[in-house]
Amino acid sequence: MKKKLISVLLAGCMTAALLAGCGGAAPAAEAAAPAAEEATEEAAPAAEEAAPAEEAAAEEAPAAADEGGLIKVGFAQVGHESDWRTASTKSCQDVFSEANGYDLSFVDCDNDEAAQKEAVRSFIEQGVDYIIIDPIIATGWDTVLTECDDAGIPVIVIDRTIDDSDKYVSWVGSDFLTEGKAAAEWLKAYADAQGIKEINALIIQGTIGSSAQIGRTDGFNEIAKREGWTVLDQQTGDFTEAGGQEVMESFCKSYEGKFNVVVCENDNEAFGAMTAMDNAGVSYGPGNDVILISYDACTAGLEDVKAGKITADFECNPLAAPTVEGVLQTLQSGGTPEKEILVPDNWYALADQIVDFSVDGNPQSMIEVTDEVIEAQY
Ligand code: GZL
Repeated sequence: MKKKLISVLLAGCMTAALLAGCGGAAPAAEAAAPAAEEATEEAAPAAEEAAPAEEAAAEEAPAAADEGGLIKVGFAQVGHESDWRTASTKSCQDVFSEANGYDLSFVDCDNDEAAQKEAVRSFIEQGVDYIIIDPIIATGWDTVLTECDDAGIPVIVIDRTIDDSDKYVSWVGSDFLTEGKAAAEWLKAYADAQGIKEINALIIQGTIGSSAQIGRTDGFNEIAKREGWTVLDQQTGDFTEAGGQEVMESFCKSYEGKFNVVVCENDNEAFGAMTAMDNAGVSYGPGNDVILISYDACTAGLEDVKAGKITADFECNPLAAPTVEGVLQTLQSGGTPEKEILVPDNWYALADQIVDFSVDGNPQSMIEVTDEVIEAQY
């Protein structure tokens, strides 16, 4: 915010110079320009004592578009680990396009936390107007967010949450804890309807420490504990197909014949788990030995629901970029966006697997997977 405050004060000084020496002020004002440039460094301390009104006004100063009239946005994306991520990246690149008035600096951080912090610092160096972060894991952010704040660059968090700093304007994403609870509450209702008395579950987790993994694991386990289910094991597949297959191969050896539920914390892990179960001769899907639950509900995931492989799929909406742009435009127009903005998720199954259930007392609806639903998915 200091960057904007200084620019407003500087504008004020320049205006005062022009008004004071009307007619003769132009040279002084022009002369003042370089000095004023240097003055911004000296003005910083003074700026900190700025009157609340000026500070409030400065808060409203829109980002100066670059010489091409474009708003410079830096986006530090998690990586390219899943179909979900591909959809998320495309959504952001489509929204923050030059045609829409943006100059997007996009960095795929390849699931590398250090690289992601480096990308954010590079955006500060570039002097972008806004920084968007999808944080690989939820902690370790306060230092670099302080640097963004000191540079006067607003940060918007998309998708996963940052849990150890609030130095960002808004977070736009899904409720991962509710996703985990929804999967478990559906399982409870479905098992009751199917006359399944005992649940012995295996969980293939997402990237450990990511808010998506934390919420889904905690949400499912909260209901599992309430219902007295057995969670035989949980290991991370890092949200990848290869990771899902590797963990499931190990589970098939360690828990052969002992499990009747597999929970994959995203569709790509489920794709890998299915390969492993096929290779191990384990049947899964409605009417088979194992109930297979997944998250994301990407197009390929819904195709596997339709094919009777995934029993139920709990969506996490990847198309948050338009909402993030709304936050940015609110800032541009001097407004104050909400701190937390939830994007809606849906739950999917075939007709025979749709049952009534509630989450935290709120009745849930499910969408029947049809060819039309698959066609419309992301
Ligand atoms: C969830 C998102 C997760 C997806 C995975 O919002 O961060 O990361 O569930 C992706 O597919 O890898």
